[in-house]
Parts: sequence; structure tokens; C-alpha cells
Amino acid sequence: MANRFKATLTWGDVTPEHVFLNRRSFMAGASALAVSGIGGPALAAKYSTDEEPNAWDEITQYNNFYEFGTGKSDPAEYAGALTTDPWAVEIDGMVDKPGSYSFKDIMAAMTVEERIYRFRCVEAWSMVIPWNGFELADLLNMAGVQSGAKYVAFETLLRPEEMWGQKRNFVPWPYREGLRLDEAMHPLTIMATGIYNKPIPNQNGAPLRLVVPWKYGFKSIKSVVKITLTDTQPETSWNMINPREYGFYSNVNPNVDHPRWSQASERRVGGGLLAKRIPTPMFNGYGDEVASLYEGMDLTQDY
Ligand SMILES: Nc1nc2c(c(=O)[nH]1)N[C@H]1C(S)=C(S)[C@@H](COP(=O)(O)O)O[C@H]1N2
Ligand SMILES: [Mo]
Repeated sequence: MANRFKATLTWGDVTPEHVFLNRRSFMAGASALAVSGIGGPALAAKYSTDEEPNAWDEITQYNNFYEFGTGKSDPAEYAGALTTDPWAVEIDGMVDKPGSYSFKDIMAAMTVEERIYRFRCVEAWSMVIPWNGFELADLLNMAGVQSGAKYVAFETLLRPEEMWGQKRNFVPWPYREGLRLDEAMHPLTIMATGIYNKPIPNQNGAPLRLVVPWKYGFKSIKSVVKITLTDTQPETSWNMINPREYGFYSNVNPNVDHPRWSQASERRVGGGLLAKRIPTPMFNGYGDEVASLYEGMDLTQDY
């Protein structure tokens, strides 16, 4: 990225509860600041949705994190058992500088920004989440991606003593995910380290988790400990469980139904049980940014 600024103004600064600025003035403020040379909010505005974010309690109490159980309230109840400090990410495979990168060293090197993204689970519920995080590309560039690399594989921590679901549930542990290199390097792809300017709670994937907003939520792997650059498409947990239902790409696509339910619409969490479902847009609404990555592909076959 040519222009990198430290984000100096965040959601918390522009929308304190008692001085709620409407979204138009948020955007206007962002461009005014951009002109003045303070880049942070302009960057945030460039990639963030202006939809109303979900409440902290919705984001942190309705979760999928099967390491702590399969119920939506299990992660909030059990993920406190996870030790997240110290934490390190092993970056290996086709990189110039393989090794163990401590979370502290990573944070010292990265520029954290706010990104307010739509988040669409394959189960057809959705939220709007104000993440704090850094671009995955910056982390990969720190390790130095070698020219032959084509894919990035990710793994979650394997620690059944603290993650009881790893002793029982059916997922092939450790939970693993993967992206094509160009997807991984895309500026929308972030490693999230916070929500609402607070450190990311354990149930949301502390201390750092992937967020790929145009793909179904299961691609956004939590509590990452390993990142491997490779020239072959990596195995991914949900694809291993059921390849017909969960493809490697898993781009949000209202035209390709899950074999057991429609993907044409979604339920926005927090809207109440009687709230109308909303239509699901192609690529979760990020088509302008990412459709070109899939030019020439048949997305009904490469789902
Ligand atoms: N390690 C790990 N990562 C995971 C999961 C999981 O079970 N284990 N669930 C995925 C699914 S299905 C979804 S929808 C999102 C949920 O993220 P959230 O709880 O922060 O909303 O995390 C994804 N990442
Ligand atoms: Mo999901």
C-alpha cells in the first residue's frame, strides 16, 4: 500500500454515545481530515460500511467457536479458559524469514485501523462488526513471500486442555483454513485484534483472527498460531468435513444455495425474531473490490 497512516480517529472518537453523529457527517468528517493530511479515518471510511454496527453484546455473545462447544452461547461461556498471553504465530513455508513471531512484535510492527465490515455466516445470519486490525498483506510482507507461493494456510491453536471441544467435537483439529495468495494479499483481508477499540475477546478469536468479509464466516479462522505459504491448495476444516456443502472458496453468493438451505437472504442478528430477512448481496456487498479476483471462474463450480 502506498499510503499508510496510523489511524488517529476511531469509531469511539467520532460516535461517543452522547454525541451521536449521523453517518453522513462521519463520512464528511473523514474526508475533511483526509484533506488535512490525517489519513486514518479516510482509510477507515474507504473500506468500512456505513451500516449500523451490531452491539458489543451481540458480537460477543452469539458466536461460532467449536473449540468451546457448538452452541452459540458456548464460546462466551467457556473461552475464558484460553491463555492468550504469551502468544506467537509461526510463519513458515515459502517465506524469506520463517520463524516464530510473537504477538507483541507483530503488534509493534503493524498499523492497526478500524474496519466496519458486514459479516455473513454460512448459516444465513449476519452482523456488522467494527473490527480493529491490520492488513494480512503487511504481516505476510514482513515475513517475505517467495515468488512460488500460491496459497496461504492457517491453523488455530491446538490445546485441548483449554479448549474442551477439541476433545469431543467432530472438527478435524486443529481448525484450519486457507486462501489463495491474491485473496490473502487483498486490502480487505485483515487480521483482527480488536472490536470497538477493545482487545478482541477470547470468544471472537483472541488475540488475533483472520477476517475475510466477502467470504462465509467459517473462512475467518480464529486464534491463529500458524500461517504457511505454499504452492498447493491447503486442506480446510469444513471442506474436509463436507466438501459438497463447504467449498474451498466459499465466497458469499446468493445464487448458489447451500444444499440444505437458501443463501439468497439472511437474518441480521439483533433485529428480533420477527424482523424481515434481508437479501444477501454477491460477495457480501464487496463485489466492486473483489469480483476481479474471480474473473473467468465458474463460481457455481468453484463455490
Ligand atoms: N478456530 C475457529 N475459527 C472459527 C470457527 C471455529 O469454530 N473455530 N467458526 C467460524 C464460523 S462458522 C464463524 S461464523 C465465525 C464466527 O465469528 P464470531 O464468533 O466472531 O462472529 O468464526 C469462524 N472461525
Ligand atoms: Mo459460520
